[in-house]
Amino acid sequence: MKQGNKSFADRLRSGELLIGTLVSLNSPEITEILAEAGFDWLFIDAEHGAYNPQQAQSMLQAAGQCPCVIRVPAGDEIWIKKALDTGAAGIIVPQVHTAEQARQIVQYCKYSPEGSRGVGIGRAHKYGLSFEDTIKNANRQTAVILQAESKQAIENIGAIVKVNGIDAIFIGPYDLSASLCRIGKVTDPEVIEAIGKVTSICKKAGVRLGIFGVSADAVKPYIKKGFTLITAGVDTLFVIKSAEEILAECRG
Ligand code: 3PY
Ligand code: MG
Repeated sequence: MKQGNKSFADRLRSGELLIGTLVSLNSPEITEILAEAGFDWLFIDAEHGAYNPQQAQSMLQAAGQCPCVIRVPAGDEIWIKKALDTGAAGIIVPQVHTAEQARQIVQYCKYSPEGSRGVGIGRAHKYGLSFEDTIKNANRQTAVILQAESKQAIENIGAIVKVNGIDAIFIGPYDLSASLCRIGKVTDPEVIEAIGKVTSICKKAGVRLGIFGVSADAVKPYIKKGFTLITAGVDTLFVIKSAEEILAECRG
């Protein structure tokens, strides 16, 4: 879906630095607060968050002009179709391990003739008011973001980035650390080396890079390395941090 003059997908492709945060709670109010706080985009996490497509759509409605990208639970046609029909600015697909999987996901995301996205009416089409316009422009205006977060994805990254239609590779450092038997150790040298490999291959291929970190300190080194699709922090962690700080201050 287009936000303002330039779509989120165009801003991503042009290499604009886009700082977002992860929304894990099924709460339009929290989504609204984070959008108002000024993030460039919101990462709506339907992979781990306990919400369904209709609830994800309510969060998009609450976000107003702030672009929302839905992370679907898997590279599954039904979820991708529903997420795109909510009017998300794009989707993030977790656990993409092979070029074949990547090709299949791009197919699900693109309308004919580039792909096989199902044709229906949803919020993305203003419920039918902008059907023609949406089906004409959606392929260009929808960001397709795939996660590299497994040993197998790192091995296959050269082939994955050659698949047409991918706008960014988003590294999931936590799943990657688990896949490399370093669970939770996102700064372990083996994890850093794997991220380095993805970084150089994506840069050579001209594919944008994204990453998640729980804090500004966790993502800043990657911004310096040219990552532009940044997810910093998680709604629940913001609440925990502030709650703990105020309690500690009050208790002296
Ligand atoms: C991970 O770290 O595995 C992620 O997917 C972060 O979003
Ligand atoms: Mg992950």
